[in-house]
Amino acid sequence: MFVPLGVAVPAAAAGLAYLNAKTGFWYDKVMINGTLRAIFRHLRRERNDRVNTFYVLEEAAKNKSTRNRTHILFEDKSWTYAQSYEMVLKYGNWLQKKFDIKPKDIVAMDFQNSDHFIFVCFGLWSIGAKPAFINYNLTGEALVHCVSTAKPTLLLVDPVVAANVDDSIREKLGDLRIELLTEDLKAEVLATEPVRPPDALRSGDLARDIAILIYTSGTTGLPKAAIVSWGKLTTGGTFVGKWLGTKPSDIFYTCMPLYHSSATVMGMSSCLEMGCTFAIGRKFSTKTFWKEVRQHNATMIQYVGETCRYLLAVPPEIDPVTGENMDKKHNVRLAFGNGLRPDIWERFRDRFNVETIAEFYGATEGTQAMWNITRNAFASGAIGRSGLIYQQVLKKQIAIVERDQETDVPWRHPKTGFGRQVKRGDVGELLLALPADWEKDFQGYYNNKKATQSKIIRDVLKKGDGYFRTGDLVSWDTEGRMYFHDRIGDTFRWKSENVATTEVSESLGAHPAVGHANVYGVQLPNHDGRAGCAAISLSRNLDDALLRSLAEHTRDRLPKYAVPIFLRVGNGLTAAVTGTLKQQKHDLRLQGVDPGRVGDDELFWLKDGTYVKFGQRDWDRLNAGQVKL
Ligand SMILES: *[C@@H]1O[C@H](CO)[C@@H](O)[C@H](O)[C@H]1NC(C)=O
Ligand SMILES: *[C@@H]1O[C@H](CO)[C@@H](O)[C@H](O)[C@H]1NC(C)=O
Ligand SMILES: *[C@@H]1O[C@H](CO)[C@@H](O)[C@H](O)[C@H]1NC(C)=O
Ligand SMILES: *[C@@H]1O[C@H](CO)[C@@H](O)[C@H](O)[C@H]1NC(C)=O
Ligand SMILES: *[C@@H]1O[C@H](CO)[C@@H](O)[C@H](O)[C@H]1NC(C)=O
Ligand SMILES: CC(=O)N[C@H]1CO[C@H](CO)[C@@H](O)[C@@H]1O
Repeated sequence: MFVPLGVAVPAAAAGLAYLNAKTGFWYDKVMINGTLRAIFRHLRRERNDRVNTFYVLEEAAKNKSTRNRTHILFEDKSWTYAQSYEMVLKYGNWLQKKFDIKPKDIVAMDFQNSDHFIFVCFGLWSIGAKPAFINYNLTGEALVHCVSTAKPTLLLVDPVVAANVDDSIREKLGDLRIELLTEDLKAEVLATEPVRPPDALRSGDLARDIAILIYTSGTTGLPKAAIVSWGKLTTGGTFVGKWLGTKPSDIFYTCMPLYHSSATVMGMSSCLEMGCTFAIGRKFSTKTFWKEVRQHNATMIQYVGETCRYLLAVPPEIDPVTGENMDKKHNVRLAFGNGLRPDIWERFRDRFNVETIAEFYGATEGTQAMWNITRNAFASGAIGRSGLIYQQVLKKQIAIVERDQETDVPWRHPKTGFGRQVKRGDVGELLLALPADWEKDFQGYYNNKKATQSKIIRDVLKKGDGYFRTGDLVSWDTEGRMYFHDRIGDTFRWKSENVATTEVSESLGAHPAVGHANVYGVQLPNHDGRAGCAAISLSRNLDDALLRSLAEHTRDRLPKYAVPIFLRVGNGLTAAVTGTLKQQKHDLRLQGVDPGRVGDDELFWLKDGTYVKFGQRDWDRLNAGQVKL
């Protein structure tokens, strides 16, 4: 998130002129107030050479009025700010002594959510080192790739996911030191003296320097390490906290993975900046979600779109003793997250009696975020809402441009070479303006200049401008509401993860029987995101053995969420390439997996570890909501 002061301050002042404006003034005040506070906070820290988030924890732990406040809740454990701080110091000293971790070293963490996740992270910060958060679901090539791009000095592994780091991975990672954080090691940590590491270890970092590496699947290829800077962590956390009106008495519950930026920046950091309690669930499950919410007495919960749909899909929990419906038995005042689709927004709020839903939109590697908060149906389903003033600010920061349907890149005028903004309300790709000296301030991807450059587009509306491509199709109506429509071409979202189609088609293409593979995401009735579908041509006849072998082949090479759920087999299909030899996906995506629309092609879907025929009856059952993928 980046709103330059030069824009925000005049806009706030200009606000006086709009005092009598028709709509959205109060909303603007909250937005601008939050933005300014966030910016001032991180400027002050930079001036004092204290951008490291470790200092925020330290202040809370040293301050008499906050030290005994609960900082972290996890399962049956509870840690005050003072206790957390002590654990962090122990971890810092232990990491330094045992593994000789130095300032600026990167340590890769392959962890499920827990209290110790937080302690390790702050422990690293306390000695000037930085964590790289690895998605604990990764295996095989993807895991090797993510760990090695970070160039870490150590890989610390949660014993729960130790099976993913098998011998072949260890071999490929060469002489990298790999340690399981076992109970024995934790006992060592506990026995370590909580000595405060000197300031010198943390000194010299600027707001734009690395706080964490977090992986995102950009538009092509394997996941990339995005730099989450101190500035982003601080401004993101402060802004979210202010915007949600978080109070020190709030208890913010999340079971979203901490290795993603939503739980880290919007959860962990915003709780710390606001001095409230951060309650962590190990992972999402409909069985434990509300139980943990009640156990921790949470007042705020975090979701991603899928979460709410899953929660709505299960029948109400009934108290076995009193026979009471438990749906509304909680203290949650606000649900916060992204990806909640319009069709379930109201249903979710009504059934669980959650007063406020705060929906945000933002990419980990993007330059800013868009915000909406609503207590009524007016902006339901919108990803961002802004009043008149903030719209003026926003207008300079974003562009929604027409795209070329064939190639999926922003359209350019054949003569002038410039792109074109769509009309208000029309759908286009969302571009985020880069700061003027963005070469310095835009962090982009770690050790991957090419990927950073590929997300940047220049000379879009006028000579010399520069934008970050979000790859998302949105519309922005005249009321200031922004809606998310779709993700463009090369990636799609499934199970809240971005799937890079090239990665999937490359691994399918490595199968000896596959000629071409064209991979895309298809919308399914009653499901969020898009399910992976691969249109393939085969060099030998299709039989059960081949179908099974295709399923095994992809499962061995891809994260579970990326394995295509559908196969489309037909002649000449994959020959559909554009003039630039880019695979044409537009029509395939539109036809989806409706058997009535794919002509003579055959469809298959993944069932019990192999692909089986997918026919009209299966399609009907999907439509009737009888199948959940
Ligand atoms: C801005 O934030 C400060 C501190 O939280 C608060 O006192 C003030 O009332 C806020 N102003 C507006 C206009 O919301
Ligand atoms: C301690 O925390 C309280 C409450 O957050 C705050 O008002 C006060 O200024 C803090 N004191 C110091 C010395 O930072
Ligand atoms: C905080 O807790 C500690 C340990 O339980 C106790 O000794 C101390 O008096 C408490 N401090 C405050 C300010 O409540
Ligand atoms: C991730 O791993 C957990 C536990 O190891 C498992 O329950 C879950 O299904 C996995 N999720 C995906 C998307 O692979
Ligand atoms: C839960 O929180 C509410 C207010 O949010 C408070 O009134 C209540 O006492 C809390 N209950 C417990 C058991 O802490
Ligand atoms: C907190 C906040 O800004 N809420 C607003 C979100 O948008 C709706 C629709 O205009 C307003 O009614 C809320 O007050």
